Amino acid sequence: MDEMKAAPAVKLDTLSDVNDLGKPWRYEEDGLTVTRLSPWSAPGCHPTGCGLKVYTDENQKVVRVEGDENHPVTQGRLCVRCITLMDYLYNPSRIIHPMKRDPKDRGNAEKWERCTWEEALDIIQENYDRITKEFGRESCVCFTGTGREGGTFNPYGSVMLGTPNYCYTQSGYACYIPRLAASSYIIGAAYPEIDYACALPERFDDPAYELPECLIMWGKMPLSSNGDGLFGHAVVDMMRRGTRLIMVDPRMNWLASRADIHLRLRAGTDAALAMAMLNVIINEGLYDQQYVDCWCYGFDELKARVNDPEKGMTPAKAAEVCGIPEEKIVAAARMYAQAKPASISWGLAIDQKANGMQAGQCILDLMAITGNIDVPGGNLLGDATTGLNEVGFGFEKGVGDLASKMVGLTEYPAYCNLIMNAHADMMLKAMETGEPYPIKFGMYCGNNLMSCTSAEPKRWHDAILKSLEFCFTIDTFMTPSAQASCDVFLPLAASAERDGTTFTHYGASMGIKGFSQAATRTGEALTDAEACFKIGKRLNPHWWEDYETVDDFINHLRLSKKFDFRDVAKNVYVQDEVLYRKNECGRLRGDGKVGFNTPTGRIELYSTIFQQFDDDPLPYYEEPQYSPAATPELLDEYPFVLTTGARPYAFFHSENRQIPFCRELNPDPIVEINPKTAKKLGIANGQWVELWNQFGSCKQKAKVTETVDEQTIHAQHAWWFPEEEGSEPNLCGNFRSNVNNLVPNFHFGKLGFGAPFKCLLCNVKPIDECLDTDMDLVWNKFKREDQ
Ligand SMILES: Nc1nc2c(c(=O)[nH]1)N[C@H]1C(S)=C(S)[C@@H](COP(=O)(O)OP(=O)(O)OC[C@H]3O[C@@H](n4cnc5c(=O)[nH]c(N)nc54)[C@H](O)[C@@H]3O)O[C@H]1N2
Ligand SMILES: Nc1nc2c(c(=O)[nH]1)N[C@H]1C(S)=C(S)[C@@H](COP(=O)(O)OP(=O)(O)OC[C@H]3O[C@@H](n4cnc5c(=O)[nH]c(N)nc54)[C@H](O)[C@@H]3O)O[C@H]1N2
Ligand SMILES: [Mo]
Repeated sequence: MDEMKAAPAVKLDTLSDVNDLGKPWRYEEDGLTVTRLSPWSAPGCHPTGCGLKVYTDENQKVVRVEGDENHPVTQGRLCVRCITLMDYLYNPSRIIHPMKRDPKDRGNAEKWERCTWEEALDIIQENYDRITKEFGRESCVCFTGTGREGGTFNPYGSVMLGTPNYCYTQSGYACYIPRLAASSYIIGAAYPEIDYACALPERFDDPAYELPECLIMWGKMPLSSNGDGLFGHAVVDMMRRGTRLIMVDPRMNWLASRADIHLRLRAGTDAALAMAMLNVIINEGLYDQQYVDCWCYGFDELKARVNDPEKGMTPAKAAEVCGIPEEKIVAAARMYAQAKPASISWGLAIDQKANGMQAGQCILDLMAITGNIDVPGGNLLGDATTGLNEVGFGFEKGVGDLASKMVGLTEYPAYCNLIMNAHADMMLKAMETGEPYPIKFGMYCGNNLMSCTSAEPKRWHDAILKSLEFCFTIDTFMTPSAQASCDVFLPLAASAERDGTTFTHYGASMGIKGFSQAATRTGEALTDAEACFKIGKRLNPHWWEDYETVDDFINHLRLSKKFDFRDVAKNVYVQDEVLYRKNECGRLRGDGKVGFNTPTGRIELYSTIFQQFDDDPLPYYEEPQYSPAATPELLDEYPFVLTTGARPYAFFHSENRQIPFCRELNPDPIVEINPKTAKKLGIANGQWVELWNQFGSCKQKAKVTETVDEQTIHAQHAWWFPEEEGSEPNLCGNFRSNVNNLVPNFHFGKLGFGAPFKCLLCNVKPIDECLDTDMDLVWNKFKREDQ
């Protein structure tokens, strides 16, 4: 009975407050063992740490997966990727033992041989020692993807390989970091997320909370994405309680169809819309004068800018640029400014354009002048002690003076210094040219760049094969990138098999911390932390002397040595302490002074940091590089505006294509085309089409639908076909339906951020081929043995 007693959930920072979990982290039910998890990946997801109950039998095999009704935020709700976890864990194509292949056989799927971990480590070490001796540790690159548990913000580059070149390979780091940079420079804090009461014990009913009267979803669709840790269904929870919604999205979707106002702008024009909203709020006196006087710097300059005849933006001008009625822009600005409190969640669409930094700057200005920053129901900030979890871990120790050699640092310091990452496009150039120095040793960690992460994937493919003498990966499944370029494959543990942690919003603002202790284990698969520990101890043992066990390493890496993982993990999740208006009590600055952590101590509507970087300190609008307004001469050839990659429910990026249930939901790559456009071009619903522009082409299946307007085309991203031939040149059909063939590198903004993944031009035409997925083949290849 003792075991059944609820384990207390505690605030991690104080280890004091106790609330009731309902159940301990592990218990018995109907002859099965239930382990409660708060996992992150793999399969990939963004850090929400959804509550999961994993049922295992007497052989520790997972036999059932359910949502955990006691998780305060997810409350038993799960997405298809967690519900199908068994099909992921026990997928016949999953790789659960290390493998090796002779570098001369790269691209040949038949040439992999099973090996032991020791053998794999020997090969990695032999190559590392040889290559770094000749070319230095800076010749190593670690390719990373989005923030999965082992992803973006981990120590692989530092204490394992000791290289400054830790590289997220999406051009212009066009995900989250442009938003984070704008926030850091303007507010002096990490990306502020909407307050959905996730850390308050009584959630929406907590006395400390106020429900926002108005919520803007700006280029974000959290029901499918749960982007950056925002649990999407919380938005529905809030709407049910009366929150009104403004949706800024060129496409119609579930939330947009239920919004009070849907601003259906032309893709890529967000900064124009946001400036016009500032214009309305400022000129109509709808801002919070007292807040602006106390906490903002440069209001008069901002006012002058939005009213400037040349660089300013009236609602009428924005109406023309964005293609939305002027009255709607004015109505949205008034609705947001008059609501108290109000909040804005801004998504990936802001990052995926060269002018996105300015769009982000305007969105922050909107939050600031209406007094909605760090107030209940507004946009929350992390305090001075929180930051992107793990950025810079071990950097001093493992990289030290080599930091100055980081690829792209000289040209784009605002990018490289902020996130301690080599510049993506500069890395491509380095691999292509050998300048500033050769890149010879590679590792993938949470990245499948040829299918998903990178623009012009064939170019990355060729650069990697030309440049790297040795490359290895750690993953759950074979990917086209690994097939093409890796010499060693290490098997990765999946979510139910991990001792791991999840921090919402990457630990950057108030939320929930999740902890998981493995419910099961499969084959010889290891977690990222375990593999990092093993490889690090081998390659650079002197940096690892402090860690005798993996737990020592996790305690340092994830818990700053303040806690013991095994103790806190029993809590499954821990709600952070919530403190609003931290600017009033000195909790935002290292020196403890009131105000914000910026050079002026205020929110900088006029950014002194942008000025230092030689950029315009005030927001401005720039057309996407290729658009009906910027390049009208291209419209004959490429008449449509192309946006890509709106998140589907079934998949996380290039993952889950081998999970038959997920694939049933979305068997083929889908391109959305408006019925009138389709009619004009002779495209029938369900017909395959070719999509092309000046950079490349791909084939997808047309969905003729009103979700897009007549000028807009939306194409899914990250498509490959694991059921197909894996060897070169097919690589599981990797380049056939890959919309990134149409996306260029080297089209980022001034400070190095952003890329036009969501605002290009293209053309489309029907083709005769039928490339429909054979679902029987998918089921035959990938169904579990016990199915
Ligand atoms: N299921 C699933 N979830 C995911 C992912 C996944 O692959 N699958 N990926 C994760 C990752 S790494 C990220 S970054 C997040 C991203 O998640 P979100 O931030 O939600 O971004 P998207 O889903 O790419 O796009 C959101 C919306 O922006 C709209 N949009 C397109 N172009 C524009 C534009 O120019 N302006 C505006 N205002 N809107 C535009 C799209 O129509 C779409 O509805 O999702 C994460 N979550
Ligand atoms: N056209 C277009 N392209 C896009 C986007 C878009 O909107 N449009 N979105 C872009 C964005 S925002 C992003 S973030 C990138 C994402 O790009 P990536 O993050 O690189 O995503 P994937 O291609 O799915 O590759 C991730 C690989 O990591 C593995 N993996 C999953 N979890 C873990 C883990 O915990 N540890 C390790 N070691 N491996 C793991 C998966 O099995 C998979 O093979 O794609 C970008 N590409
Ligand atoms: Mo992302």
